[in-house]
Amino acid sequence: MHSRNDATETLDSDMDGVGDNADVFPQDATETLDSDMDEVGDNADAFPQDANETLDSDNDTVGDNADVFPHRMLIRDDSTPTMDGSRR
Ligand SMILES: [Ca+2]
Ligand SMILES: [Ca+2]
Ligand SMILES: [Ca+2]
Repeated sequence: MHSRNDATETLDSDMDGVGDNADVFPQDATETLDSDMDEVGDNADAFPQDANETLDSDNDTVGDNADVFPHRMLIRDDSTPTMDGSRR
């Protein structure tokens, strides 16, 4: 990960310690990799291995694009009884 002694690197435009040649985001010090090549850096990408997903707004591990309710936690069963089990 250290580029100090890397002869193939001469510049580090964003000074994040990753040389421009190895840095997918040479102008963004917070990003150096984009594993799934969707142009969202791994650090900002909630799904760094899934090019179809970059966000999970409700943190239920289902990406916004595949999530029917991207702003609500996964709803497993709408017919779940209430706490006391009563129904009318
Ligand atoms: Ca860099
Ligand atoms: Ca990505
Ligand atoms: Ca989600």
